[in-house]
Amino acid sequence: MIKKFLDLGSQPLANSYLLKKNLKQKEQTFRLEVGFDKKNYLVSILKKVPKEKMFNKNYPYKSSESITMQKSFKNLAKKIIKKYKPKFVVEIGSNDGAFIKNFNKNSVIGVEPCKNLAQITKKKGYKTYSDYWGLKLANKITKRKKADLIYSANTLSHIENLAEIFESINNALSEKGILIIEDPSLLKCLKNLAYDQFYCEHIYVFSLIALKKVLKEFNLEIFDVENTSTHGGSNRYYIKKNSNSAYKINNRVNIEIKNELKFGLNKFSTFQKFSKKVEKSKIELLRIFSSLNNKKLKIVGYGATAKSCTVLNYCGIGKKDIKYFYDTTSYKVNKYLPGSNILIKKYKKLDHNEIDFVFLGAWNFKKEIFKKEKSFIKNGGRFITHVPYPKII
Ligand code: JHZ
Repeated sequence: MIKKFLDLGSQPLANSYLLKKNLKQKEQTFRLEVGFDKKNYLVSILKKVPKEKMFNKNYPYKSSESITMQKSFKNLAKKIIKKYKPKFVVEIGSNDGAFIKNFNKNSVIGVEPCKNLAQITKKKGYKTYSDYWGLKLANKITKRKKADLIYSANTLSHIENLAEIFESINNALSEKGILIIEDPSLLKCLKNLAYDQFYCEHIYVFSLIALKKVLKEFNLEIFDVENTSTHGGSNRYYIKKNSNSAYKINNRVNIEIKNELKFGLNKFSTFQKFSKKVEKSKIELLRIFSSLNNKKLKIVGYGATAKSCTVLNYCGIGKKDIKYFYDTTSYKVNKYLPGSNILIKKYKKLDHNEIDFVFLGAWNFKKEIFKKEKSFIKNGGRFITHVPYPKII
């Protein structure tokens, strides 16, 4: 049974940026509540939004927009090619091709339901299926030849039916094949108080102990895990079929399990404590905004992320607090954030003569952003963040 531990209120769909002409229309909202399943330790949002409403031809997020992500995919592809020498790779959720572009066109197939993104890789000559991953598509793609390697980053946590995902992956994978998945880590999310990892698209935030239980039902097991810094702290899981004895379970798996159990990811009380801390975080963030607003200081946002949507709408931060957001994604520019309706402007280097404070929507790219905005910081410009707790930096 799934028990609710967190209520982030009424929320719009995170990636539904609005055109000016649509601002007067009522936005679609849903109740963002998060629960814990005692049986398999899975943490999931309770109300699921139909996938077609989120992943369609207007999907705004492009992996290639960030240098950090480009580097991460390039390094991983290099490592995979050297270590596993795969002849046939399938990527589930290939987005705009940031990962598959590191492979030979004949050896990789992308699956991407968002047509605008699939179009990008198709145009570059990469075979891409513009469809949702599932049993039918998996059988179609691997009818003649099974995949040596299936990769999926920040996608499986977005698909409700885990049973269908893992059954189809098991069907599509060769006997010695490997599945590598990468998603935000629940341990990191809780430790960082990053409650904005929860929004409509993030149906699950996985822990290793939960994934292990789910995978067992499909004769799959995790043989290695890497903690990565992407998206605020993720885990990259290396998974094989139970029958494949070519890989021994790396001690990193046992260490991660120990850490997760020590933190209490198997106990409901841990999540209740997290929820209390989230409430306090909201109060503190609002206190910071109100003290800066009282001094009439100009605050803008940086990175109109899906995560920002959760924070802004949960805390009730709006146009009165943040004048506008800067974002590098052309699709988001001149549109408005869902719910808070704050305008998104085309990114311009921060100027301390124009702006006093910057709310870090893309806190997960803090390093990359601080490097870019060195002169703003040097001249006294300051950032506001809510992770791991609300503060000015
Ligand atoms: P970023 C999306 O979440 C949605 P978001 C999705 N559900 C998911 O899981 C993750 O991605 C992977 C901008 N930016 O990556 C670009 C700048 O403007 O944190 C992006 O709009 N300047 C699939 O939206 C946003 O910030 C910069 O210098 O929470 C970053 O979005 C940088 C580095 C980014 O994901």
